Amino acid sequence: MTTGFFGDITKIPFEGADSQNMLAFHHYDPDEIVMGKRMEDHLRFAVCYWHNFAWPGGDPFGGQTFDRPWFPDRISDGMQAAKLKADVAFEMFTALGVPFYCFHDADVRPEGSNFAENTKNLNEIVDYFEQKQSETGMKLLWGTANLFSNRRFMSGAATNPDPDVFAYAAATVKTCIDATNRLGGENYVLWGGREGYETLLNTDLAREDQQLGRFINLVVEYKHKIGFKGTILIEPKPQEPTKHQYDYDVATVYGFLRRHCLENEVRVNIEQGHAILAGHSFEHELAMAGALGIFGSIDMNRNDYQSGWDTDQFPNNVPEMALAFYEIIKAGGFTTGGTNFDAKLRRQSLDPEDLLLAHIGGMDCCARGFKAAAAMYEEAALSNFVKDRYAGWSNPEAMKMLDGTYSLDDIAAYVEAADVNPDPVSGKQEYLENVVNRFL
Ligand code: XLS
Ligand code: NI
Ligand code: NI
Repeated sequence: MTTGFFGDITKIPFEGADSQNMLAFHHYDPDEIVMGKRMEDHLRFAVCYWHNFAWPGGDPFGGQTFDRPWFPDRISDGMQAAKLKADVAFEMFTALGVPFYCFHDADVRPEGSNFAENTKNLNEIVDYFEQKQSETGMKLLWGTANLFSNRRFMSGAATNPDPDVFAYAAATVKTCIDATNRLGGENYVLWGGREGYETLLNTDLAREDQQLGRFINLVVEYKHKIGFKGTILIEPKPQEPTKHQYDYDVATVYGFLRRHCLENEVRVNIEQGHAILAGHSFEHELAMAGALGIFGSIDMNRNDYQSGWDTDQFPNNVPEMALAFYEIIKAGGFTTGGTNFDAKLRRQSLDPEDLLLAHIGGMDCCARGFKAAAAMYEEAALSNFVKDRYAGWSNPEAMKMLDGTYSLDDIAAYVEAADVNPDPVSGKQEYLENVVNRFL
């Protein structure tokens, strides 16, 4: 018995590039072998709960546009609504054939009147999820706590001036790690929703940094205490909702991790739209995480390049995906991480079918980009070029400059004695861009 929300659609088939059926995959075949591994195991797709099932379609100028049978205007019993929502969610996960899903506590359980009631509600839904996971084979990519929607968090969670809010947030994260652990989650995400400031006039930056550092350390200590095997991930974002978010970008988060001795414990979950808001490209953030050894997972969406906010649209730009997945492959690919669609419909896309079409398109787009990236990586034209470009560093005099043998005055003496007189070499950017285009 299904809920009937998606009519008679129960499974989206793979039909190949020539099919005109838009409720089929054209490029994503989970069983296709790329670089010796199934596509499903490379891409590790996840569907998010919040945008698909909890968001009513509002924007700053208007409220609900979607009509969903589990919304409060249709059912008043919160737990009954949460279970219907879960039924539909798992029907969608199954129809799409994605292996993973992700959720915040507030997406899945009714809001209680206090902390104890929230925990009780969450645990009741976790029981329900446990049963659904074993029926469907679905797995949890990550769990997380919503520490930004409720007004108690308006001035931050871990970085709140009020220690009671810090305590409430810490206690909430404990319940969410417990839930994630019970469901076999492969990661736990911390996106610093309101960890930032609106005005420096009321903010003690140094103190808030200390609070956030202690908070993340508490999370890591608890992870080890309960034997949670997943990876702890921080999701950088430069602004929105606060004017300035502390986890600005990958490099900023790395500095924070080093400052609080967390660099071997925490990795990053990089979102395309957040990279754009930070004035970077997605591939820049991915490459930076790879270079710093903290790459974890991705939130896959796209920002509108003309709007200065997090528009969370489904990806549809294959060349961009190719460059992104090229960096992911270079960073070693996903281990516990995956490709989570933190993306939402446009608020005019009212039909249940639109939820399926959005994900089909996003998955096909990622598959095309990934296959191009894999071919590019295997041919190694780009990486060989880079290797040759730095080849001079393997000569013994050059090595002495980096390994501590030479001091600044030794180098000056060497330059004079050997009459060092560098000859500039072409960076060949257009050639390299043309190489990339061969794969698209
Ligand atoms: C918001 C974030 C959020 C996190 C999870 O911009 O992308 O959705 O992924 O809290
Ligand atoms: Ni996200
Ligand atoms: Ni986001």
